[in-house]
Amino acid sequence: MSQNLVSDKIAGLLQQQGAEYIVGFPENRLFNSAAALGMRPIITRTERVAVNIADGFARMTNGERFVPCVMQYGPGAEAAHAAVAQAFGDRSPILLIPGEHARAAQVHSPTVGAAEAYRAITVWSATVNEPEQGPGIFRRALQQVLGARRGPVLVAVANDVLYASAADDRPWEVSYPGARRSQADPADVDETSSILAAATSPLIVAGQGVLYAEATDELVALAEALDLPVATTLNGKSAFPEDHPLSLGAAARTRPATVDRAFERADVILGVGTSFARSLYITPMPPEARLGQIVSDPRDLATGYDVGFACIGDAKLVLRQLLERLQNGAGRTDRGNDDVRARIASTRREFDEAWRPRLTSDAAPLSPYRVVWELMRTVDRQRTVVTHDAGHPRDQMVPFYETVVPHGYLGWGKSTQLGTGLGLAMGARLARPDWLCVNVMGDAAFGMVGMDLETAVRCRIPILTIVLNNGLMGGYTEYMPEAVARYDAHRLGGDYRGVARALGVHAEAVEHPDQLRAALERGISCVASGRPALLEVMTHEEPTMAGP
Ligand SMILES: Cc1ncc(C[n+]2csc(CCOP(=O)(O)OP(=O)(O)O)c2C)c(N)n1
Ligand SMILES: [Mg+2]
Repeated sequence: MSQNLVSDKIAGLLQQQGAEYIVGFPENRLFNSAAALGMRPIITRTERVAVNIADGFARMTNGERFVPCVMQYGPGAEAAHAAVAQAFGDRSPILLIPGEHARAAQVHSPTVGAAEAYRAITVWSATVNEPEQGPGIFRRALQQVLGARRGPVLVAVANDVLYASAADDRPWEVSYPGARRSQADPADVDETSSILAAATSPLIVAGQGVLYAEATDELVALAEALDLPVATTLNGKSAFPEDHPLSLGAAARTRPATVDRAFERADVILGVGTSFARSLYITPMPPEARLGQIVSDPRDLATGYDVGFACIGDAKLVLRQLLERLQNGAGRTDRGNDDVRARIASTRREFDEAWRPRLTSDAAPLSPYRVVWELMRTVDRQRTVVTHDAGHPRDQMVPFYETVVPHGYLGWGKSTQLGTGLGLAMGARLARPDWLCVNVMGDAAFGMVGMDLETAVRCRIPILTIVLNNGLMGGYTEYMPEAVARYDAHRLGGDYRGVARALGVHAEAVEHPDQLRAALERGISCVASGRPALLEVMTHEEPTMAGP
């Protein structure tokens, strides 16, 4: 077998850059070349799940490692679009390597090149149309994936180029600086610390930049030094331990009352590792508060709101600069007898009491809140990552699943592609084989990607999937009342445990809350033995959401 095709050179380069797996759907010669080198191919059932796997892997490894994601030119590249849009919205640093139509065919109508078609939802895209372009294009791509971490990067390779003989036997090698960090201008650090010190009710909003920078310890230290309440964004959920007395929870569409009470009082909000993006799934910033940011990329400044002060630099390093500044005397001004922790605790107590009946509900079919509650109390949260799916599962989990370690929760969704959670959990498991990886999805979400449970079985990626089956699309009566009244257009049907079993998954139904705990425990031990498990929990539609 030839080891001297362009495809072999690319695979060798990817392996040299640390890739252990290659995920996607054929035809793409890279699968063969990678396998010849001992990189494990993960062939999914749909391209979108492959991209979700690469996305989950990138996020769980803080963008330090990557799984190249490949698919065929034309239909394969086209089919990946939904998941790439999702990754672009969430800024996941993934490397996509679709094939491209052979050079001679690229001029024919209606052929559209992948690099062009994906330009709007990638941070950079290029086509390798000559073997000699390969190393240069891949160097630029890798620097952006592993160094800049701003989102999906795409390198399309013409199919005839993939199969072309390379000019010589030498491997392709590239070198590039990768991730480099910088501190902020000391004047900006001074300004930020003075503004925090002078504020009467400052707080922090921590985004996923804190996770990428591995800055949780520094964030906790700063919050404690200044008694600053900390909320996270949806994507940043788990950047600050939610069992900490200064935690407000995630500032998402649905949220604990602690977020709203703190936002109402805030006069200064410091965003750390967040672009302050606006979306339906993010709590809007209060108009009265003065906003500041710590971001590593100046392009993230003042994108969604007016911003008055900022530090440009790596979150971990800048937080350390702020802490040093505090040690050197720039302390907190006296905020009187204001007991920040007591106020958070009392709001939380009231909120928890108001919600306890739903969380512990004995209803059958089950309340989805009961499932979140029981899941949280069953897993080892130090070594578990949980993710939601679009729809009510997201809205019902985010306020109530209390995450205690970085990446204990994988929050996502600006584009909110239904079904994303399954691939994210699989990617998380590849990144953290010693962790329990759980995705909680509705029945409509299952319909989008359920077939890829077979990928989890075949490729031995044991995850725990919980399907909240309420037999419908939650909340959709409101969006299409006539269609529901006349045709039941919001209803769906299916025996999902049966589907899962037929695909080789250990699957159980949970019809009564009494069965839940034991079923979860069986599912967890099944996953520990290497086999994916699914619990189909029969739930009722639950329209009540946490939030204002
Ligand atoms: C690909 C895609 N199409 C449409 C939507 C809009 N959407 C969001 S949630 C939802 C219904 C979700 O139903 P289900 O998964 O059963 O969860 P439930 O809300 O019923 O718990 C739909 C259609 C989407 N998020 N993604
Ligand atoms: Mg549903």
